[in-house]
Amino acid sequence: MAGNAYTPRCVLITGATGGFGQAFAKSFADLGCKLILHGRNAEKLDALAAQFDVPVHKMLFDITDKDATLKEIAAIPQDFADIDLLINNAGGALGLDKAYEADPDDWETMIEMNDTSLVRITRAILPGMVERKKGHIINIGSTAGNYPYPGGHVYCAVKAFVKQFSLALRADLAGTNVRVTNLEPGQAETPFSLARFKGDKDKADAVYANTTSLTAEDVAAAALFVATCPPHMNVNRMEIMPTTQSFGPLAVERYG
Ligand code: 8X3
Repeated sequence: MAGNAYTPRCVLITGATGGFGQAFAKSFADLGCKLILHGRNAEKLDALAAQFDVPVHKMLFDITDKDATLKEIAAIPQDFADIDLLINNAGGALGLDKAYEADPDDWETMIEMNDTSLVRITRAILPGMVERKKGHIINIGSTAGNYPYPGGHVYCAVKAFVKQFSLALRADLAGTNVRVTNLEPGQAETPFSLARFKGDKDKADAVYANTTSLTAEDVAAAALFVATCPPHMNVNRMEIMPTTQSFGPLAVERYG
């Protein structure tokens, strides 16, 4: 396998059966990495794993289930134990209603999916990276963590948490050779919107209609870039948007 001492060899991808996750798995399989693929749907996980000829270890659990998460991490086989790239990709948005109309259960689920589970898995994997003085955590943030938008409320907030957690990790990891990146994609055409709108295909399709969004492969190319940078280089944050996406003015309330 080509590369240098920092090139990842064993990659754990959470939410690997999702849009970004599948593209990450393919990119790092192409690089020759061993893969630990997490998902919560056995059929999808099996189908994904079957695509690769690198060694694959599958982990089937609901990311919000603490006991199952810790049990599966403890059961990672010795051959896959030297994880040197963790891609915290699992997560997502639920709903786009106004804050005062949104489902409060969706809010709690988003916090669990995007933040609680991410810190739990990070805390379980990080000591090994520090001990081996080799590792990289790529957290999948979002432009939503940088710019609020109507209906974004908790999704924007959970992604802002991921950004600040990533940066704070860097502070603690000084001198360990462990790298951390917050990768922040904007609009990308994946099943993200179908999940946000709970299976309403018309609403999901409308998000991507008549424009050019990022693809999962674009985001995977960015992940591959940050993971294979020269050893002395840490990309702290990488924010990516489709060229078609930009900024709007701040809203101003007008009377009458
Ligand atoms: C997804 C980007 O703009 O749909 O993380 O919130 S956006």
